[in-house]
Amino acid sequence: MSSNNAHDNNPASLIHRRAFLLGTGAAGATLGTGLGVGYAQKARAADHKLRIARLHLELAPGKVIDTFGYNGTVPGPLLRLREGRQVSVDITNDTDIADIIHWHGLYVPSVVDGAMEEGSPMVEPRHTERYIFTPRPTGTRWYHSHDMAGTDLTRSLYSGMYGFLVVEPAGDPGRYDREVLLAAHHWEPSWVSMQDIRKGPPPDNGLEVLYASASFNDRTLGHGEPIRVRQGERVLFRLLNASASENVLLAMAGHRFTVVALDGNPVPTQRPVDTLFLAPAERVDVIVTMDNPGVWVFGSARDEDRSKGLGVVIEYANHRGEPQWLAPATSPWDYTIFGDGRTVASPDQRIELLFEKIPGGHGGYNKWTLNGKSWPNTNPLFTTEHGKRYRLVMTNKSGDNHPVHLHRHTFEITKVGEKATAGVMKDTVNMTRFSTVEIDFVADDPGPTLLHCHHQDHQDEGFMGMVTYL
Ligand SMILES: [Cu+2]
Repeated sequence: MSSNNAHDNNPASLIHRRAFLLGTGAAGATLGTGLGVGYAQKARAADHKLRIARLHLELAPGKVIDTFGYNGTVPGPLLRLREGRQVSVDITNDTDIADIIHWHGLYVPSVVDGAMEEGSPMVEPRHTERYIFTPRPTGTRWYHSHDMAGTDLTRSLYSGMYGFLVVEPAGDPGRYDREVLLAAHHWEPSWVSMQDIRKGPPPDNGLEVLYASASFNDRTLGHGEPIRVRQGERVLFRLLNASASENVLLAMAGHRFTVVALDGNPVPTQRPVDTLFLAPAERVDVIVTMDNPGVWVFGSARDEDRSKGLGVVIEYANHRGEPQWLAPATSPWDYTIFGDGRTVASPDQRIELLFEKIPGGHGGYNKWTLNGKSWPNTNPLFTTEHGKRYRLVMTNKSGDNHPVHLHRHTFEITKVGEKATAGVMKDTVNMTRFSTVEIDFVADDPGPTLLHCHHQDHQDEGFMGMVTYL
């Protein structure tokens, strides 16, 4: 990472930029674009540059996906940032559609969070916007398009517009020998009717998105370079589900995972598990001790997803041959096993949120409601007071999974179903079908804050609300 502290601390440029950002809400985006480019031309080079452009992604020989990405790669470049050290990122949009990049899991002001609804500027076609922010907290974060896709399955998270953002602490404990970053993604989406596929219920359900292929990073299983390991090595895997709407269930044949962090935040209780479940937007950091020499498959525990390409080969030094797959022992994913028994502070206020589906019917699109309303009628969802602790008591009254994401804040999972827990800190929590989850957060980052389902289609179909500050 290049950095120039002398310029970072230049108050004139910061004030200029802040004034510009604060002066433009969503309605000011058009005006802001010209100012942003003028500013960018005068200033020194940014610490990082991301260019949004079309790209042809070769998942396997002869299998090419026509998509969009950052800097010509999928995932985009790894942004490895230092906690508390301000960075500038120039985002250039070389496409014909305005887009925006959200810094997922960071405490940053609303105007640079990368969500138009919170007042961050869109990056207009053929323009550059400079985003300046100070990354925190440490851990595995990511960045991705926060544009609306609607019915267009080429845009936003249906595309390759995502990348890892790792915030490093000042002093890195480094208890692992090396790290591997893998982002799961599903490709070739299409709208389908479950009634046509399954010939059965639910009869009133609307269209769903299904995918023909899947990958870790830019290659399907068997078509990328294997991950080469040595016996006895301890490898840190930073795993991300960057799919627009598919859950992933992962296993590494012959090995177990020790979960050390969820959504980048260290867990109170590290546990070995056979499988990892990640809903869209979730991250899991695991350490695998390489103690079973051979050539193995690390991939989806679901045969269908593995055959679509979701996996990578693990190859020990001096071992050759066909990669082996062993079906793992599976048990339901349970966040609470990584928590602890500490006493959770009482919230200042409990807020009940009910999530429901309005089925779109055969050939139609579903609609989603929060307490009976769909975005934008959900704005504001509720209003907070700076410094107070809120408990969201969430009920999923639908047969679908919903990874609920709160922007700009980290929350604590305090209850899953009837199981109380503490200490598991996340920014996205998956609600399984017909389930209840309680999360606590402290309103300590003033500014408009989105809460939404991270399924691209659910979000675009109304599953979004704005948390505001008094
Ligand atoms: Cu959802």
